[in-house]
Amino acid sequence: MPLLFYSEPDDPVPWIEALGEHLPDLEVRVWPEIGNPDDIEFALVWQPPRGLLAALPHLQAILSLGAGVEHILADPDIPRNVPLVRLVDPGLTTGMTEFVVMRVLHYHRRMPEYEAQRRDRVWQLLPQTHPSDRRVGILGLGELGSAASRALASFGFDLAGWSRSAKSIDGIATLQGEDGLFAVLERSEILVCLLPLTRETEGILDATTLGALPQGAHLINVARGAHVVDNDLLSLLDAGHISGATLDVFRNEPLPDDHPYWTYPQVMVMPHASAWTLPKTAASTVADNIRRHRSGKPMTHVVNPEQGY
Ligand code: NDP
Ligand code: OXD
Repeated sequence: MPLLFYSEPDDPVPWIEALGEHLPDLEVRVWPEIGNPDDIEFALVWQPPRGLLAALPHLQAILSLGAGVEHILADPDIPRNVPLVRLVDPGLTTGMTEFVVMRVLHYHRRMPEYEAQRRDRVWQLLPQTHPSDRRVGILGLGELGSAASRALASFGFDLAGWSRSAKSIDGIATLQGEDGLFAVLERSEILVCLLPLTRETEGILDATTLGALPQGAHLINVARGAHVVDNDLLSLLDAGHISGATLDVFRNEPLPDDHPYWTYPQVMVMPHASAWTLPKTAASTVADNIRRHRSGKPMTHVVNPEQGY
């Protein structure tokens, strides 16, 4: 039975080719040419319109085209008895690790200050800090947060991370709970957010939590825009408490033309581009789950809808 593909930003052709290499018998139907909705067995989707999944009576599994699944869970009509699988893609993990390391190094090596000096033709060396004296915090130690942490640990940064359950990752102090969150925040000169967007994490980066960062800290949000209370971040930037932010994700995407982030000198705006799902590397895990489901085995990376990730 066929798989329905739905995504506004993704080109279906590389997906059809890559899935075909792993599952030559899989018929892929690209929305809106879905034929008879009764036929559809799997849905591989990014931001599906409300009601689309509920209209597929024989759906066996919903496969997210992203690591985050809030774009699917936001539809109150999604069939609750159908497993929802998030994407784990080695290509996405590599891309995210590259981006996080690049931006951490950018702040660690004081590049914003050197860029300002260059604009003013100032030739001046700024003291260099050894990575072991640079405290970096990671919120979320899942597939992406743990990979980024391991890469940062290889430079020798002084790392602390926060997750819901206890973790053991070489080279990083791991904490949980509200006390753990504040312990991570209070020591993080550079804070990376790689949490999923859930009821518990929406607005988690507000005046209180961002205010708990040390004076002059930098924020890298590569998770979801709704983790940040934008006015609180802007106030803390205005006050100089936060020296700079790299924002890849926003409450409203594309970021509206009149949003203050566009022109804020200390904010780097990225168009949700820190890491892409690549069909070349992602198709094998999608195909593996389809095979597992067909042979009655449990699928991997199934979302707990109560937890929201
Ligand atoms: P995972 O589900 O693997 O990891 C999520 C992590 O967050 C886990 O460590 C989890 O803890 C922790 N967590 C969740 N809720 C809480 C909470 N309430 N308190 C403390 N810790 C919590 O997700 P991924 O690493 O694969 O992806 C993370 C997010 O990154 C995605 O949900 C997505 O929003 C975003 N993303 C953004 C991209 C971009 O292009 N900007 C690309 C890809 C993903 P525990 O381990 O204990 O469960
Ligand atoms: C994802 C994303 O969740 O690209 O994978 O944002």
